[in-house]
Parts: sequence; structure tokens; C-alpha cells
Amino acid sequence: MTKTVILGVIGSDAHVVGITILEQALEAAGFDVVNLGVQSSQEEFVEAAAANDAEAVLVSSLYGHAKQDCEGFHQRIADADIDATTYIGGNLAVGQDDFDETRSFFRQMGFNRVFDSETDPEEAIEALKADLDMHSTESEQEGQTVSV
Ligand code: B12
Repeated sequence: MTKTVILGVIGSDAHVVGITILEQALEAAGFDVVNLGVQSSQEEFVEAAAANDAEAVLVSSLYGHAKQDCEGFHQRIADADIDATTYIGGNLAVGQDDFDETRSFFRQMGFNRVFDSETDPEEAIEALKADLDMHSTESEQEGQTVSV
């Protein structure tokens, strides 16, 4: 069964290359992707997740203001009664010196997983498949076409 994923760059951030690569990789892996593009507000993520009955919401942030941009994000998701897995990734803090600290901050904010800017899209896809409980079938294990 196809799973719908909302993807976008939050806040005033205009870095588009990362989400374009993620979109292509997710689509190639069989996900239905709603790409909100850059400079997306929290409301746009929440509205898209509700309208598309999304299984996952993937937030990207590169310019160092993710903490401010994501404040109250999970409260909005809860208020809209959305039951979706949430990931965030990119350059999440200015300088990003201690990623363990950054990860722990965003986990406490409510994100299910937190990825740094070295993340290979395949890593996120494997995590999504595990979190969305998408077991591969016997034929897939034998190396045939993967459908999700
Ligand atoms: C190109 C670029 C720009 C371009 C963007 C053009 C465009 N429309 O995309 C321009 C020149 C406009 C720009 C502007 C700015 N930039 Co700039 N930019 C870059 C640069 C050089 C490359 C970004 C890129 O395209 N990388 C290639 C893609 C493939 O990688 P990626 O974006 O990291 O995405 C991958 C991963 O991060 C991850 N990922 C990303 N999001 C997510 C989300 C999830 C859920 C997951 C799982 C994974 C994931 O997967 C992606 C694919 O592999 C980086 C430095 C760098 N080397 O990364 C700086 C960089 C991101 N920029 C930076 C800054 C500061 C800015 C400005 C604020 C500068 C300024 N003072 O004006 C502005 C912000 C403007 C704005 N409103 O956004 C800083 C951010 C610093 C920080 N966070 O601490 C960086 C790191 C440069 C630096 N070393 O200082 N920038």
C-alpha cells in the first residue's frame, strides 16, 4: 500500500537542493510525496498532513533556525488530530558542533527521528519503512521490485 509523506523546508529557509534529492529518492522507493517546497510554514505542513492523511511529515532545515521555526509544531499536529511519524533533518543548529545535543533537543520537541546533514536519503527511507511497519515481502527479499 502506498504511504503518503509530506516534505518541506520550514520557516524562511530557501535551501531547496536537499528536499529535491529526498523527494526523488522517496518517490523511487514507492512513497507518495507531497513536496511543499521551501519557506513553508507550520500551518502548511499541518494542513497538508491532514488533507492527505499522511503517514509521515519530514521537515528540512538548513539555515540554522530550526529550533525557533519548530516551536509549537507538535502541539499544532496534536491539535489537528494528526497521527503521523515526524522526522527533521539538515543543518539544525548554528555550527552544529554537538549533534548528540541537537538530536536530544529535537527528540524532546517531539520528532521521532533527527538526522544530520550527512544523512544519505536511503538511511531516512530505511528508517521510514521500519517506523511505518512496512515489511518487505518474500519476492522483495529475493531482490525483485520493491513496492511500499
Ligand atoms: C547552496 C547554499 C545556499 C544557496 C541556496 C540555494 C537554493 N535555493 O537551494 C543560497 C546562496 C541561497 C544560500 C543562502 C543562505 N545560506 Co546557505 N548554503 C548553501 C550550501 C553551500 C549548500 C546547500 C546544499 O544545497 N547542499 C546540498 C544538499 C544535497 O545537501 P543538504 O541541503 O544538506 O541536504 C541533505 C541533508 O542535509 C539531508 N537532509 C536535509 N533535510 C532533511 C530532512 C530530513 C527529514 C532528512 C531525513 C534529511 C534531510 O538530506 C539531504 C539530501 O542528502 C550550504 C553549505 C553546505 N555545504 O551544505 C550552505 C549553508 C546551508 N547555508 C548557510 C547559511 C547561513 C545561509 C544564509 C543564512 C546566508 C546568509 N547570511 O544569507 C542564507 C539563508 C537564506 C535562506 N533564506 O534560506 C549555512 C547554514 C549554517 C548553519 N545551519 O549553521 C551553510 C551550512 C553554510 C555554512 N557552512 O555556513 N545558501
